[in-house]
Amino acid sequence: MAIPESDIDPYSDEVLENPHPAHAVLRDLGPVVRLSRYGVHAVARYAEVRAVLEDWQAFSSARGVGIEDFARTKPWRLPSVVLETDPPLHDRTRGVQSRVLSPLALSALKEPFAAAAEELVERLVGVGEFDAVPELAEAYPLTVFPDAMGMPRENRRFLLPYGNMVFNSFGPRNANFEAAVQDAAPVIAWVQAQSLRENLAPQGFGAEIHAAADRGEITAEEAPQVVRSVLTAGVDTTVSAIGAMLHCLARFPGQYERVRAEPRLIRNAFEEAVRHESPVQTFFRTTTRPVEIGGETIGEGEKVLMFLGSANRDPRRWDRPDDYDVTRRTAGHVGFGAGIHACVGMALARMEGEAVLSALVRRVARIEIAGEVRRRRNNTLRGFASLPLRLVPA
Ligand code: OVV
Repeated sequence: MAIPESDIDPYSDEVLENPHPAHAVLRDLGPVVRLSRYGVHAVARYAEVRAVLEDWQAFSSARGVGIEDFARTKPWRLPSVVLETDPPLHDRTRGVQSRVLSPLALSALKEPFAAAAEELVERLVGVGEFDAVPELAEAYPLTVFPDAMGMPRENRRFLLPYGNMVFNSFGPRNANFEAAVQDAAPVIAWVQAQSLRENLAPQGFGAEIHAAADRGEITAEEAPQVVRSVLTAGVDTTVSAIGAMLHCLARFPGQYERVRAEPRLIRNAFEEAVRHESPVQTFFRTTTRPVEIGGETIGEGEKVLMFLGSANRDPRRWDRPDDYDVTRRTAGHVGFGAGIHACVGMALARMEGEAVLSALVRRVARIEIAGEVRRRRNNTLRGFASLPLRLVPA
């Protein structure tokens, strides 16, 4: 048997606009395929995506989790000391984030997060029709997240172009990437400055990460890098996830009714949106040795693209994978990854999603699409450029 080849370009405009047909083709070709355009291997089925995610020894993150191999090409930015590392360094840096962002640590934020969502949704119900990308999916995380970090009010919106740059940079140097890094310098400098101890409030995730350096858990040089990691991964992703949830609830009105009738489904409604949309569509690993995937052996030093979004809609794993079903058993989805690099901020993301949907079900009878929905083009993140919605008051 040989590894099948495909000339599908996952970074083409067409596939980024609607990746599902390409994912189905790639899944059906075999457990592992070779993408001839980029000279990388790829896994698109659930079983193999999961297997790669869970084997950090054979599938390293330290040579970058984008298409570029740090062993061959100079990284575009200083590599993340969390995302783009393996144990033991990874475990030390992640350990700090993990404690700061644990469900227990976040419990104090439940009330302010709920209050911010209530206030925003109440105002939007008054407006009636609006673009839910800037007005809700971006507005909400851009308030609660920088507050929780302990950031000043100025220039918080810079978190969006920064995330856009970094998530584009995991893909090839195409037009999406080039557009995102135009005029990047001030945004990069701003994020760097925001990661420093003196620019973070004495209470917040930022200060708590720096305090871990005082205790010797990470070094003083690592602390701003661990903060930067949270700043990078913490906003764009939740913007996309909240947008996905709103889109799902508008497209599947029966599911929204179900959640309204049974608010205990709120948490799963958000989780199912993360499965259905997979805001983070792809990440790479690099093989550390010859390794078998689905009965095929690939060599050492090979890039392996994991199609998380495809795994989350693999009919080999999910019944009616394209349906948004708020009662689905979502456990096992890989929208937050899996294994040692699984999303460290997922409790925070869930709290945001839950706060927004809780506020909606109390005040809104129906969520309707009110205009042309436009997808945003990013090499890694799946989301919307525009999502016109109408909120019908309860
Ligand atoms: C998960 C993620 C995405 C983007 C950046 C980072 C992490 C980081 O650690 O910098």
